[in-house]
Amino acid sequence: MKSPLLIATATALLNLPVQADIIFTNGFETPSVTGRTCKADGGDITKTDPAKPGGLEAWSRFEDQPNIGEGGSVVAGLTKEVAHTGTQSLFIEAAKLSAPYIGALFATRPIPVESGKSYRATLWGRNDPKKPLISGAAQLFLKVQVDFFTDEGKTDIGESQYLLQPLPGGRGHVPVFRSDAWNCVGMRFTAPPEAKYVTISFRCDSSAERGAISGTIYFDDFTLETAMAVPPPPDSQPEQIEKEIEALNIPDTEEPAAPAPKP
Ligand SMILES: [Ca+2]
Repeated sequence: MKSPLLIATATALLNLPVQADIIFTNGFETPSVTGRTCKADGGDITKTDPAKPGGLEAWSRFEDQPNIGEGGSVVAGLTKEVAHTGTQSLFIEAAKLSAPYIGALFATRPIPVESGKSYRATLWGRNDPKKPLISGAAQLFLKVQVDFFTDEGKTDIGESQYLLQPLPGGRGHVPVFRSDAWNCVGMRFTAPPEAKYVTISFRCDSSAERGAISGTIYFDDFTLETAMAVPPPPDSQPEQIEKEIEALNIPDTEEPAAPAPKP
């Protein structure tokens, strides 16, 4: 049974260690698309060309929710509209999303790690200037989850680690993901004893509060690299995690209840 070890609001982590070894990186350059192409139309990051750089099964899972009836939709795919590096990025577009806990997911393949060694995972993101995501009572949350395995993704070991980042930022705070510049979020972790592989998944889900969420956000350049040793997290107690989740989800306005999504 896995249990959360760390949930924290993310802050921009741009102070790269001097001698970090990059052990995995992907910039969403494959498959190559034209303009904005959703997953169903060919912008599927799990369907890559192994002959191209970065095209060797970087991502094992990619899911969106293009049609959930009256609850709105979340469509994900690849686009050439904007990129942090290269010519492509991944987009996630919510349209009148009112159903709670619905969203998109992308997750890496199992990546080899060394037990006891510390790592840092980073992901760049940017809000759309024309149809930006907005922080409010109802908003999207980026949930980063790190899972450890003794083999290539079948037998888990140790405690999963988490990071929770409101999109584009926490209510009442300067947004982490802006429309006019790229910024990155990151988290550090240490591979537990016997861990030989890690998977890192990114889930963009709606919050519990009802209210239509619309807007687009872009992600690019996921990197996993070696890092300095991680200090023990001061806030890893379950009670504190519960409080943190509550603090992030308290609505400050009364939204009319949206109709329940049809199954
Ligand atoms: Ca890119």
